[in-house]
Amino acid sequence: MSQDQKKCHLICVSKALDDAYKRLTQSDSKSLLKKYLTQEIYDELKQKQTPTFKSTLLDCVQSGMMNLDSGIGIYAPDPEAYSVFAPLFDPIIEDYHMGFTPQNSHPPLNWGNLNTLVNLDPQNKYIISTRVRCGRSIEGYPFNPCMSEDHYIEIEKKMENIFQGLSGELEGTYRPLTKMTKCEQERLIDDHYLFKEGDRFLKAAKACRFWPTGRGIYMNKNKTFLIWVNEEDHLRIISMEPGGNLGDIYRRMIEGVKAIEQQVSFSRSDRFGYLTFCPTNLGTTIRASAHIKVPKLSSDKEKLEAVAEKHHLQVRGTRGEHTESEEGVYDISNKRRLGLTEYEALKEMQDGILEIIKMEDSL
Ligand code: ADP
Ligand code: DAR
Repeated sequence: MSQDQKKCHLICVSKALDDAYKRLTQSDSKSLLKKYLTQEIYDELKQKQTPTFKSTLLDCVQSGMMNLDSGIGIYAPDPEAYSVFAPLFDPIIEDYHMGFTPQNSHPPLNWGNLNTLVNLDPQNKYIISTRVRCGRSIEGYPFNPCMSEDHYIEIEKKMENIFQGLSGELEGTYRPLTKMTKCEQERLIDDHYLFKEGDRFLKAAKACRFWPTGRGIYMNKNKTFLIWVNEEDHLRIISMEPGGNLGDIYRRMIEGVKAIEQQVSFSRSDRFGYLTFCPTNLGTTIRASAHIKVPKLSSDKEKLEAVAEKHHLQVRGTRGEHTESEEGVYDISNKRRLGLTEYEALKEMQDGILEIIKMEDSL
């Protein structure tokens, strides 16, 4: 880009930002973006750019500006954005991650003692299936808004080579979206293996450009170990199976992470742990979830939400984020990912789910 083009780009960004900020401040949005993007912070950040990938404040806030119903409303366009735009990211991170202040640092990785993780529902009364996932960003690459089509293709090719080396229980095949029929894609989404398409928050965050180039899913033979390539994050590493055997599912995900990190470096910071596109996933990036039916407890949704809140759990619909429950199946998972170890996140989910089952049994 020539100097004149850069200048013109920044003038356009500045105009777009001013228009969007005016709309946000006049709205009744409840997002953390609205709460913390004060005029003072806006003025301080609106001209800033990250040194390597030249991302702007607009790249960070465009989704929350277009979707006033966002919960958070902000994403990091590249790893440097978390420090360059810290006056905005820090209070949002502190709020979402329940008091993770700028003085806090994420603990070192600790998978913990897997023998202390149990089968959450040995009689299979309530839990249909259990899933544990983490996100990883590949060092040297920006995040979605700053990624070129070549970036998506490079990451996919890099991962396809790594997938060739996965063996034993992890052995499987990679399916690029570009070589998948719509019918196959919809079936895999309906079966909860593949990521959904067309999320308006991700679209507005410029996370769906060049779609479906560079996007796909790796699956082992039993579909109990999956890797999403270039959806919201560069990688989502997933282990799942019917029932509540949390320890075994967690072990499989760990094995997958260890196999991949032999071949590629992940973006990580001392302060935030593993870096991700969305600040809600920073740190451990782990979401351990149960697909669970608790008809008595969920007959009063507010009561279910209150129990979940008490145990730092999040309630999602049957098809995950931004969906409703179908046939009484809820996706209940740990909410905390930052400021605690991988083991503590799993333990928090385990303790919360066991408590929910105990309450359902007692009603
Ligand atoms: P993420 O978990 O990556 O944050 P979503 O909330 O969109 O993303 O969930 C992704 C997919 O995983 C959805 O199809 C959802 O139904 C599925 N899922 C989540 N938890 C479970 C579970 N315990 N068993 C089966 N599928 C699950
Ligand atoms: N809709 C966005 C996403 C928040 C967290 N979910 C992610 N990262 N998939 C919001 O601001 O509500």
